[in-house]
Amino acid sequence: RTLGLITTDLALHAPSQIASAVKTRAGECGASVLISMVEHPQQCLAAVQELLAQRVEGLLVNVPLEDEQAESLQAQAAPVPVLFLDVSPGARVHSLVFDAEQGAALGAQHLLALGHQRIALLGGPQSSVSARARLAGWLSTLAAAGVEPCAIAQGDWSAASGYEKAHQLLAGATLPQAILVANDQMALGVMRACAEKGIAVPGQLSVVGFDDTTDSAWFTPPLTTVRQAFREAGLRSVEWLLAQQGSAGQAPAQTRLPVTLVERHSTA
Ligand code: IPT
Repeated sequence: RTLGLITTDLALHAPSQIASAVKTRAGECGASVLISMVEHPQQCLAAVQELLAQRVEGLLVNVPLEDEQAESLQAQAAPVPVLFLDVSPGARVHSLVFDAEQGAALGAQHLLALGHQRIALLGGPQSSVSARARLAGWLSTLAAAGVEPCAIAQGDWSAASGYEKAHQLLAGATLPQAILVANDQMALGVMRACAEKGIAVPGQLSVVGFDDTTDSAWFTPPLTTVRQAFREAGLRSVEWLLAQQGSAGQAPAQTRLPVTLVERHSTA
């Protein structure tokens, strides 16, 4: 049996860990996985066609897609089942997504509980539905506590962008007390910038990431972050796809996976 995985840039830690989990679980189930990597959502249709030509019996799509893009891809692939991993939970497609609002709320509430009020936000790219949902979740959680972020910047998920944006966010006369970062790789860049500027983490600045990729416990200091269980997501997606045979036409299954806060040493 053969499954297809269409994924965004595998040089990023989160998608590569998802792909790894998918491969592992498929292997255990005796299935193989053909991987197609795309740089832009517009390339997804060609990837679907290419994988269908290779007779995959199910498709996983881990590319940030707008609702209409996902809905049209699902229609193009029919009757082959497709499961989307990076869409809004409102899209009328089969999806398995981490709860971005819950994750954002957990990070923001953690900082508020520590007594921080001057909080900066470093979001992910505007083109990512998940990045937008995390930003919206931070803003609404802070607003509910009567707190307005002291600064907002946007990176591209890379550590390099985290480093560069941190230099901007930390350039002012008054430092934020804390920063919420939309992923661990950008948080790595933020902490590097802090080290260079002599800003103590967490003494002067608390840093919260998002993902809990496998290296995040090894950052200096070990990163407090919102854990998305990538292994579990990969495993469940493979199991769902392999169970789909012949069930075309059934109602979309929208599953939201809960996330958890992992407290390490970058917040105080
Ligand atoms: C999301 C990660 O949180 C982020 O770090 C980045 O790697 C992004 O993927 C790439 O698209 S996780 C995704 C399943 C929402």
